[in-house]
Amino acid sequence: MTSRSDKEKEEKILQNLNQYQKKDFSFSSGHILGSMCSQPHPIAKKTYIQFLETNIGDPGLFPGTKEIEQKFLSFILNFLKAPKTASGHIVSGGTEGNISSMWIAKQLTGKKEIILPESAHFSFEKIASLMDMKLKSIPLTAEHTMDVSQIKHNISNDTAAIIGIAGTTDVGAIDPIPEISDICTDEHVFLHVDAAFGGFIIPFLNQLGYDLPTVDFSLSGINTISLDAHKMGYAAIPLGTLVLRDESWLKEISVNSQCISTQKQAGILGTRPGAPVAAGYAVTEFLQNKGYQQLMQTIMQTTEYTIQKITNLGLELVTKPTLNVILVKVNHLDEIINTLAQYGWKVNKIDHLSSFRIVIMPQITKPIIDEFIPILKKTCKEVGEL
Ligand code: 0PR
Repeated sequence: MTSRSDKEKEEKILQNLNQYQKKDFSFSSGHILGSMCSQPHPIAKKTYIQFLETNIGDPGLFPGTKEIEQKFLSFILNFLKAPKTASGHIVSGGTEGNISSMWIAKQLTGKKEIILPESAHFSFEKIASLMDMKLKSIPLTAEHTMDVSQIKHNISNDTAAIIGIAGTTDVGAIDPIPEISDICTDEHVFLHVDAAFGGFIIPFLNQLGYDLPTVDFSLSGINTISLDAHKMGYAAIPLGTLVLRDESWLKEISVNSQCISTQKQAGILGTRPGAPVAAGYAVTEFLQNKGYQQLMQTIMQTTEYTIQKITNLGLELVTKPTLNVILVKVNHLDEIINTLAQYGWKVNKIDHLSSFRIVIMPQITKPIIDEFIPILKKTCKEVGEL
């Protein structure tokens, strides 16, 4: 039983924590405009709390949660058209997905060089440092995608893998994955697709008839794809997935485990939370394939709407968005970002393109954009941008 003094103590701590939380921006306010994460779907919040104490690092204790993990992975394997030999591995996000894939590539090939586009996420710098690998950057085309004509002559005897990106961090561009896949098939090189951002949107848009590059295992050159449910999957942090064409590759990143209920443990993490996995599964059950299609279509409509409103103000975009990432090119970058923050709105700085990033996530609706546009206009006038 909780004593009166414990109750008072609890209240005090919670009040104190609230003071800190008030300093945060929140997804639910709709005022975080530049992040690739979102407010979790309502069912994810409920499920997360229900599964708070689970640890899928020890599946013997939590066989039910382990089953949920398999069901969640099946949903993903299905929309990625993965073959029967394939398997999914839960990771904390895109960083761990990329690290795990490169760990596999290094183990399978014994080689150390990674060929990747200049737009690659900075997690590859961590990979180079952690695993003593070497990065070979390929320049981009005017569309901010990997210049595939530069790949072949960069392949060497030490090439461990080639990276294609489906939804780049800065502009949301999609590399020509089918062409890269063909090169990798011809040259027998391991291909990892970093679809941390695009993995939960591109397949659904293509199902709806959009003409985006294919990003799934129907391309025979692809070995692994990483995609994050905590980005476009509308799930809660941390939840990423690495999908492998061949389940046996998991052995390459497994070690013997003495004190848990399985003989081997795969991957980087040991103890890992079941709560985000259960929450992610609940979202996929709630939305199903059709719900994701509808969500992504609405997001693309809101993206179009936002582009119109921004360009109507007289501002320019860095490039025509392929996905739901909008880059606004400005001269007074820091002033605009800081002033918007003072007015309570957060956009992300993309320094090398002298622009700020807006990502249309599920909670960013047309009414939110209508609220934001006058603030953006006022800000741009104040700093002399307009
Ligand atoms: N690969 C790509 C293509 C990414 O864009 C990201 C993250 C990663 C890998 C790494 O993913 P994790 O951060 O989940 O390990 N891209 C976002 C970015 O840097 C991450 C992010 C998310 C940033 C939410 C801010 C934010 O509020 O923009």
